This record gives sequence, C-alpha cells and structure tokens, in this order.
Amino acid sequence: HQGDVVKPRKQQLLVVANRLPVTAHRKGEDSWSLEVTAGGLVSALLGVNELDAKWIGWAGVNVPDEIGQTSLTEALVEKRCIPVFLDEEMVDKYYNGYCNNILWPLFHYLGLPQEDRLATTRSFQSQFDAYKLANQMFADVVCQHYEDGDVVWCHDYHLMFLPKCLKEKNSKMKVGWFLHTPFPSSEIHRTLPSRSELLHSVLYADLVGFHNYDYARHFVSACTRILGLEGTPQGVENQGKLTHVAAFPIGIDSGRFKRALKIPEIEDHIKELKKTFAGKKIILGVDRLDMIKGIPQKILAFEKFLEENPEWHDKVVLLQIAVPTRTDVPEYQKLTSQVHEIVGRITGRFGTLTSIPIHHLDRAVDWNALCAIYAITDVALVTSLRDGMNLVSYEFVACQESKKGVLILSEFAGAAQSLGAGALLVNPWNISELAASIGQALNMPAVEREKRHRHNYAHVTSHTSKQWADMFVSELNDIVVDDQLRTRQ
Ligand code: GDG
Repeated sequence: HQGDVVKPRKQQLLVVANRLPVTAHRKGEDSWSLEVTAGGLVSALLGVNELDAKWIGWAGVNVPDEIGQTSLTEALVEKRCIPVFLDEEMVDKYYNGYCNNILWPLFHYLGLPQEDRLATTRSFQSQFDAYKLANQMFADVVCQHYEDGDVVWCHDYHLMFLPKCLKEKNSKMKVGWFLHTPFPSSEIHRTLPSRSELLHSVLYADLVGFHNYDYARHFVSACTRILGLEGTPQGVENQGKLTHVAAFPIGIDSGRFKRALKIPEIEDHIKELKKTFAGKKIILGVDRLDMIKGIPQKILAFEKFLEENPEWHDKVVLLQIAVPTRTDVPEYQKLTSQVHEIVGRITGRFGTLTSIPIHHLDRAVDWNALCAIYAITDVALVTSLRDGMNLVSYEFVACQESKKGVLILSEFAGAAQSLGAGALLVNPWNISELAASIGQALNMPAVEREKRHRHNYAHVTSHTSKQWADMFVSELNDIVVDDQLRTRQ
C-alpha cells in the first residue's frame, strides 16, 4: 500500500554450533518440552551489538518422522533456535566418531586412536565422510535462513568443514569460525589423515579466532608448513586472498554470578553448606568427566597430600563434581572406572566412621547450587592436561569476593595466560608438585590470598563473555568480503 513504511530488516547473526543451547524432550507425537542450557555462549550472544541473533544446531535428539521434525522446528522458534536433524548413524559416525574420538583427543595432544590400525583406517574414512556430510547439512540449514548482509559465526571443531560449504553456496556470505579447544602444534596436526582438507576448509572463513595467541600461531604454522601457504601478521594468505586469524580470549558473564550470590535461595544454600562442612577446608573440582581435565591426577595428588600431611586428616575435604559426558565412548567409560577406583581407595585409606575425605559426584548440580559451592570453597583445583580456556576457573574467581580463596591452575589451560599472576600455576603431570601446591594454598596467609584474588577478579570482571562476542562479531563485520572463491585444494 502507498504510504506504508518498510522497516529495514535487522542484520541477523546466525550462530552455528553442533548443539543448540536447548535440549528437547518429546512428550507426544507433536509436543515437546524444551530445557534451556544457560551457558556462557548464550549470555554472551544476548547483547551482541544490536544484531538479531539466531542459533542453528542439533537439538540432541533423534527425530526420524516428519511430524516430529515440523513440530520441534515450530516449538524452537520462540527460543530463537533452528534445528538441524541428524539421524542416529550420523551422530555415531560424525559426533561420537570423528569429532569426539579423533579431533577432540588430537587437539588436546592425546594423539589419534591407537586400536587395530586397519580397523581405524577403515572407520576413519567413513567417519570423515560422515563429518563432511553433517557439515553440509548444517550449511543447507544456514542457507535457508541467510539473507544478504547477515553474519554467520561457526563454532568449534565439529564444524571445520562448514566455512567451505557455506562459501561454495554463497561466496558473498560473511563467515567467521571460532575454535573453543586448543589448536595443537603443527607437528601434532600433521598426523591427522585429513589434515590438509580441514585446514583448507577453515581458510574459506573470513575470520578465524582462537582463545589465545599460541593457538593462533599453531594454526598459522600448520597452514604454512603443511599447506605451503604464506603467513602474514594478519593471518594466512592463499592465492592473494587473506583469511584473518586472531586471538579472542573468551570470558564469563561475571555479573550474573555476582548477582546470584545475593539471591535469598542461594544465600540459604551457602549457610547450609557452611554448616555441613564446619571446621573443614574445602577443595573444589568441577569438570566434565573428560580425560583432558586431569581428574585422576588431581585425586592422586590429593591422596599424596593426605599421606604427607596427617595433621590435615579430617580437616579438609575434596568436593569433585564430575559431570558425565560422551558416555557412549568406551574411553570415557574406562576413565569413569579408573576414577572410581582411586576415590574408593582414598575413602578406604583416609575415611573414618564419621567423615570421608572425598565427595565425588557423578552428576551435574543445578546452577544455584554450583554458585553456592563456588562461594564457600577455600581452594579450587583445575588440573587440565590441556584445556582451551577453562571457564570453571573464571566462575570460581567471580564468586570469591568475600572468601578470597586460592586458585590452583594447570599451566596447560588457556586460562593460565590470563589468571596466571593470581593463581598457583602447576604442571598436573607432576603429582608431588601438585600435592605441595595444595599445602601451599591451604596455608596461604590472608594478605597474599587477597592480593592474588584482586588480580584475578579484576581480569574476570573486565573481560566478559559479551565483550568477547562483540569483539569477534565487530571484527568480522568490518572485514570486506573477498568473494572470489579459492579454487586451489
Ligand atoms: C569448552 C573448552 C573452554 C560444569 N559442571 C556443572 C556446570 N558446569 C559448567 C561450568 C562451565 C562449563 O560447564 C564448563 O566450561 P569449561 O570452560 O570449564 O570447560 P568445557 O566444558 O570443556 O568447555 C574449554 C570452553 O569450551 C569455552 O570456550 O573454556 O576449554 O573445553 O560454565 O559452570 N554447570 C552446572 N552444573 C554443573 O554441575 N549448572
């Protein structure tokens, strides 16, 4: 109609990640209950520069029928989520197989799977084919929702093939890719059979981001040494076209944690926990039960500490929240048994009729309880063998304004670069050193604790998840897209 004002469409930010921040449970043929996971990424993206953010990803559920797919798609609209449907075989090969059994351990310096070589080689190819196909399916969904001028932000090692799929469909699309894990030394990456194809695919992105400069440098070295391309101060050049590569250290929504500690329900929780553990110092571990988190090393160090310091028996307790993850993968089942064995031994050796030295939980606790636990902890113990960043260390610091506890932090976590001056840095492979640092933390004078805490708190509260997302997206937005497709492979 004449006189109608056409509102300019808001630029969309399409965030593509393997998992949506929502888990769907089917209640009936066409009805669903949706559980939102309020992770760091979700809050980070809430306020990105006025962009209209939407999520694209797998909802963590197999939906083989059309009625189910249509009804779930409709239910997810109000959560600003768009589902990608993957069947069970695809999830097994792409997600459990290629992503979690090959890329995840390799990027954390644990090497490729060692079983029967031939079997691995055979399954490797079919898993890689499934990976590429899954990435293509993500790309198809992105293209259904993309409009000119939108920005597409791909996340993590699950989607390294996605920038290529997207650019081949639309070379004008603005595409960024961010890796949440470490990128390993090029000497590790070069053992991967599909090393070149993956690097080439990532290079289709306009901007490639990592948690720190070391990971970015490893990536550029892999491109120069394995692909023979040229590294420049801005990134990697391929046939005159530049892929920008930079470090964007993630943060947390520290305000959310600070506010939480003033909620009456959480205050009550804190009081209860203080009563339960009266007279004891609390050491805390919060990790997904993953080999990269160094949980056996942490518990062995605690055992050594108790062995060497009988005066601390009954006066200290280790709370380990070990959230089950990837429970279908045999390696993770083995790790669970190994950890249970050590915990059982320590309980037998150092427990009494009335007290036990370790509370080990094979489950997640709810977020309110987690905040309360962070607040009453004396020493947080992060022993990752490798970790992209490690947000648990940030969350602990955010909740410690009144307690000013000590953070023991692995030098192999990305967070060591930002919280290193306030934390006690350790090599988690050195059990004696780790045990000694537990003693040092428990005995640390208040003045030193205060000083270390101030340093970390200033960092955690001034480098937030929102700033991280804003920086990545604005840098991506500023890049002028070079829409000549890279042809060389
Ligand atoms: C990957 C990278 C990188 C844990 N237990 C419970 C719970 N959590 C929440 C924590 C924290 C998150 O899970 C864990 O984040 P991390 O960063 O420590 O580790 P990953 O899961 O391995 O994350 C990592 C990160 O991506 C971001 O880029 O830092 O290096 O590996 O937010 O609070 N939450 C609740 N209950 C629990 O029991 N509610």
